[in-house]
Amino acid sequence: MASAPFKQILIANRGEIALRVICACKDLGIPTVAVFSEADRDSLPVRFADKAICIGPPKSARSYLDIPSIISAAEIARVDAIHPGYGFLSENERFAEVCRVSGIKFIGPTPEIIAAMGIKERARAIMKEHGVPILPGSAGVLSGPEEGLEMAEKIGYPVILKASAGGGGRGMRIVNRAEDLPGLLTQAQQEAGASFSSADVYLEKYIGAPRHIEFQILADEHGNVEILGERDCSIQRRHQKLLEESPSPALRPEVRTRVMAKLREAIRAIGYTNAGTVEFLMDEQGDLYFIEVNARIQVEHPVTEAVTGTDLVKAQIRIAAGERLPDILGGPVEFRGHAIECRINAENPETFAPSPGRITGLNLPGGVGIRVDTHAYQEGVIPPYYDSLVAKLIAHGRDRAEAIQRMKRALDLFVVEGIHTSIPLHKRILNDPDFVAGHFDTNFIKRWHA
Ligand code: MV4
Repeated sequence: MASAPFKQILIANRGEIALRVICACKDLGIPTVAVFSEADRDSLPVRFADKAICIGPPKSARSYLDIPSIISAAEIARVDAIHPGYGFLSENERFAEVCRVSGIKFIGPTPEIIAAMGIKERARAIMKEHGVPILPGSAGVLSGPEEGLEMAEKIGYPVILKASAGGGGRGMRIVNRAEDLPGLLTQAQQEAGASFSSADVYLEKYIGAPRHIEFQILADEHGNVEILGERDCSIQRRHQKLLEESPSPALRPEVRTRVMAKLREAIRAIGYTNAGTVEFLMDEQGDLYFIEVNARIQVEHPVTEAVTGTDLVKAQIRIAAGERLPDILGGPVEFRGHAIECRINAENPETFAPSPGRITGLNLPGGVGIRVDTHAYQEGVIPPYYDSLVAKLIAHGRDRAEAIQRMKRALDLFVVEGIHTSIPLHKRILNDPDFVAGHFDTNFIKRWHA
């Protein structure tokens, strides 16, 4: 495209992802507008955007989640598009709808797709319909304990109850025996009703030691779909991902090929557009089962960028402008080497509690095969109001061993003073023989403490 896809983009986010979107806009020659809360006045996105508008006090509900404040800023600055980043309003169908009626392009899927993917049991039914493998389970929302008991009897215990509108593990209950099911169903329904807009719950076969594997999707507004491989996100603690890599050291090539083909068909049939991630669980046999769709760019997108050489945020913007995927990608997607990302969080190494505060000393690593995505700077402050992500450290190598070696070297040179971080935890992971051998599942960190 000869001219810039948009005249001006507002970034409805903060921290490293706001800076990441500014970088993509700079590469495309598009001026940016940052919005910020009073806690982020001195942040790098505010400094490096072309304009910056304060949208409210520190608390997210009154700033980064305040739809009227953000839309007012967008109208005052006269932007023609908004990038939501991840978290905050990125999967809020009302926000996407308000953007649409305000004549501002929301850089992401349509409100209809966001809504459909947000109802997990509906997304599950849609994927099943298009031949994507799902775990045995209820056809939809459970009508009551009788249906639950009947399903569980057929599938076999253990089973898992999940909130239809859930995510991040809330509203989930594992059921080991029939006698526990009615009580746990009531609990799951109550938790779902209190946490989300709906108390609906569905049931699935429970996988005790799964790997978490997710595929990166790009889809344009003309029916073209590409799958940019997978990420293995099994290294996590309490539903917070710590380390992600691509490709997965455990995914068999024939499983990858088969699932990618089905997924491509399904994504096209659904009419999904822009970037997205489709999450799967892998069982002990190495088979994949769909669990949910994330209708946004994800924290761990840089590992896919490293192995495919594709700027995913730039692709999101060009797709939103109506460009065609073949023009954006410029040829077939090719995969090169192996990439690993470590999430460097401000956290107490003993309690894992957030450790916000002022960064008094900082050395960011670099060198061959290393990328750092961060909003951190010397004397900058990590405020207590938001997530505790300080930096994402990404290592790329010709193979997994080289990526691990480069990551270890970069962690050795990564210095953050004034706050505690997860750097020591990452060093421990990278030196674990099971991690190095590629032998791990979502219980990897839990097993250290046992
Ligand atoms: C599961 C599961 C086992 N079996 N579903 C947790 C968050 C939500 N997105 C899905 N989750 C799980 N669903 C079945 N049928 C285990 C988990 C799970 C998990 C999944 C991915 C990564 C980390 C996890 C940690 C605990 C539980």
